[in-house]
Amino acid sequence: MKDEIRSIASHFRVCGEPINVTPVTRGHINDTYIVTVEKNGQAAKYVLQRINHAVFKDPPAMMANILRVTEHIHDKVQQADPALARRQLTVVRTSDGEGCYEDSEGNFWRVYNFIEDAVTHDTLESTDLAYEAARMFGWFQRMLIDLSGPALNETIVGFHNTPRRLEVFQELLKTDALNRAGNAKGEIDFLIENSHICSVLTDLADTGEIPERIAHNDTKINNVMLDRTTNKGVCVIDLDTVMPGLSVYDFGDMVRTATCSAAEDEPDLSKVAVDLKLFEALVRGYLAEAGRFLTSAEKSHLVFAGKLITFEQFMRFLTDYLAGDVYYKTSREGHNLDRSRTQMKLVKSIVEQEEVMSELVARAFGGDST
Ligand code: GN1
Ligand code: MG
Repeated sequence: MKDEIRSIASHFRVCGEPINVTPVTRGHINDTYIVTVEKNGQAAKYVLQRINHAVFKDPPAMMANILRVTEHIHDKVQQADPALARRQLTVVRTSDGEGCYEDSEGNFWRVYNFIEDAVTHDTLESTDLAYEAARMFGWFQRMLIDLSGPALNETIVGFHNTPRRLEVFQELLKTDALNRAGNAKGEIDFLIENSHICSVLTDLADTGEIPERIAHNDTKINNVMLDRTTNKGVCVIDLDTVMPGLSVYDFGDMVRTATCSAAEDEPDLSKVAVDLKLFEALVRGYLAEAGRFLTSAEKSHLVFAGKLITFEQFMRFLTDYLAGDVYYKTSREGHNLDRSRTQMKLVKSIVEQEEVMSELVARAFGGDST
């Protein structure tokens, strides 16, 4: 395997010969490796990934997006802070100058620079980190507000189309081919009882009340890198789903992943709840950047988006459980069911605290959230 990875790496414009390969187990979709290369005694690291083309059907179109986005951000940061520009995510092209390499088996591979002295966090406990991570996602949206040219490619069609995801779930439930629904009765009931929330944001987007922007669409808190020493934001990573979307979805996924210090698959549900202090820091960090462009309709749906995206993720995990664990990588039996339970508990916690959360948003806006 390692030899295969080394030979893949040699198709890219990396500075040297691959000497070491380390797999990275994080991430539910793509396969990731850290590759060290060496030339004249000088070592350099890169991130090599095999793109999951069952999920991303058109890897070259996805890489075209990522090239546009990373180059745009790099050029803007370069003017203000060249040292920070060097620490932005950068695509290392193939020897032929492409964004990804297709091997003889039809797998697509890509290489990024390795960002030194920066770390990611799967969960957060500190309000300072929550502020900074959310600020970075707000910053990312702001950086892309003036991206010119045609719309970005839709890398996964209907990615946050929650009503469509509900339909998929309902279809699977009808047949329950693997006979798993019986293990998830409480979750299925909760899903059906609350399914009316699925169409709220898509309806507002359809009428234009909430604008379509360029969104990251996967603002899991471990997709932002912070400086190892100062904790200051360095860059945003995992740009696979950067495409037209709603800014509030991005905020919603931050609520899902950064306001509770329990892991996404924590089996002890007593540990799963929204921490209001983390939430407040998240709002303030996000608004420090996004407050400059958000409309009042967007502002007034921030808390709702937290609930909806957590609900959507609950439904996605439950769907994958019923489908036989075909989408997310799993490492134990019932893993997707556990994940869905954690998300369900988080939705309940948001529902319980919705009013206070809205007040905190209003306060962060200086008393006006509408
Ligand atoms: C997937 O694998 P990762 O961490 O990049 C998924 C996200 C989910 C997340 C849940 C393309 O992200 O949408 O929110 O798992 N990415 C895709 O942890 O489906
Ligand atoms: Mg991802």
